Amino acid sequence: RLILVYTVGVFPNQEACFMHLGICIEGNIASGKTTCLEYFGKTSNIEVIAEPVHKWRNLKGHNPLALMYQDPARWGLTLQTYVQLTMLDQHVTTMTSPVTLMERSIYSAKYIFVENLYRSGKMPEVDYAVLSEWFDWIMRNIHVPVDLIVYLQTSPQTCYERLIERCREEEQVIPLEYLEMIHQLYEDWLIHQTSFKVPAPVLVIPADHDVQKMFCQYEEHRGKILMGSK
Ligand code: DCP
Repeated sequence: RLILVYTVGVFPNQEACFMHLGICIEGNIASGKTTCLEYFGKTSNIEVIAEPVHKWRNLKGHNPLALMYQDPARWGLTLQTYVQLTMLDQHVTTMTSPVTLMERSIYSAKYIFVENLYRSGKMPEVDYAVLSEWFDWIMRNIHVPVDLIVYLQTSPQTCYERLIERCREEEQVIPLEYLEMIHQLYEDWLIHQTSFKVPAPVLVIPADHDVQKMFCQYEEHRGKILMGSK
């Protein structure tokens, strides 16, 4: 029996354990992350963790995601605090498969979405400082392992078209400029690597193509993804 052992670490809820490979799928809003996860989710030995958007849309009857889009200055901190918590929860969940694919990460929540709210003047400095303190505390005290980042690289225009097509109610207010800002933050972080620390090697997959072409690309990259190499 083949046993894949990649790294050894300690989770807060476990004794020392043999970990598996943790891969994060990153990309702009509507870049196709869910389709990518669903595709690889059909493979045995891969556990897929979808982004907890349903939680952000319904927290005890409240919809922090919709509130954030309606009034980012008032509700940005509320949503992003909850996003940070739900992402951390996913990162430290005990994994049973050799490979886990996760949609986004606690890193992009902070480096992309919180950063965007702050830089665009929609998040007060004190809110940004509180979130940053939380984030830094987590980084210092909790092991958040990522072995590979798969970056689905799209043009903002493609994401905008997909966004309009999928018609998620909360997102109707998103303008193209918002996607352009998210895109730029992703490019600076993962391609130019000039903004924030990149926690793992980055595999870039061009993702403006239609679904069939994307499936072909996923097949081409399957080996690398499952071995956690770029
Ligand atoms: N969001 C946010 N802050 C975060 C993470 C996400 O405001 N830290 C928002 C952006 C979207 C919604 O949550 O409006 C869902 O995010 P994703 O883009 O990650 O999920 P999608 O379903 O759009 O991904 P894809 O279409 O690529 O599958």
